Amino acid sequence: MTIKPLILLPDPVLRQPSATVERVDDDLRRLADDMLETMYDAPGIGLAAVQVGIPRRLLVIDVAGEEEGRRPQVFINPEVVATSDERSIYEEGCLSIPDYYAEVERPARVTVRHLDRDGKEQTVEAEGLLATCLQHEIDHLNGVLFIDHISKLKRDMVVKKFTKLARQRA
Ligand code: GNR
Ligand code: NI
Repeated sequence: MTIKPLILLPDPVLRQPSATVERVDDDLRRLADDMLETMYDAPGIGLAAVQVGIPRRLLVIDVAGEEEGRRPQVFINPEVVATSDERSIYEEGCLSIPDYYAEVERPARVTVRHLDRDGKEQTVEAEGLLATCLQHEIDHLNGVLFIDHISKLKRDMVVKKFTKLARQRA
């Protein structure tokens, strides 16, 4: 397994819509395992393939607490098929926007249809942190970042700061 470098704001790859996964094979499972290792190393609770520069519709999540051990979940071609009217607010962060956090309001519960790592169709009903994380990751597959859900003033400030940081790294 390999830890892959994370793609950071304002890399245009993050704005690219990810392509549907056509085949769930060993190569894809290897990529999912690399993404999990990268996520645990960061550390984070979710990661979309586009965040390691691979714009395909694949994401990994582990929202287990410290004492629960690892509960890795792989979602391939996920689709939100239902959302609750009730909404909830979480302070979100993103591994592609390090050390920036902001409150985001989203549906409190979502139903997601996807393929698991065996290519089998699954449906999960999520609430709490898992619901928020799934929506955050599925946004990534559509080129959407959590800063798109905050005010334009705050978003412009964050993009400006990360654009400057990228220039310094170059
Ligand atoms: O590690 C992460 N934490 C997090 C916290 C609140 C809402 C969403 C997230 S996802 C984030 C990892 C990440 O950037 N996934 O795309
Ligand atoms: Ni993110």
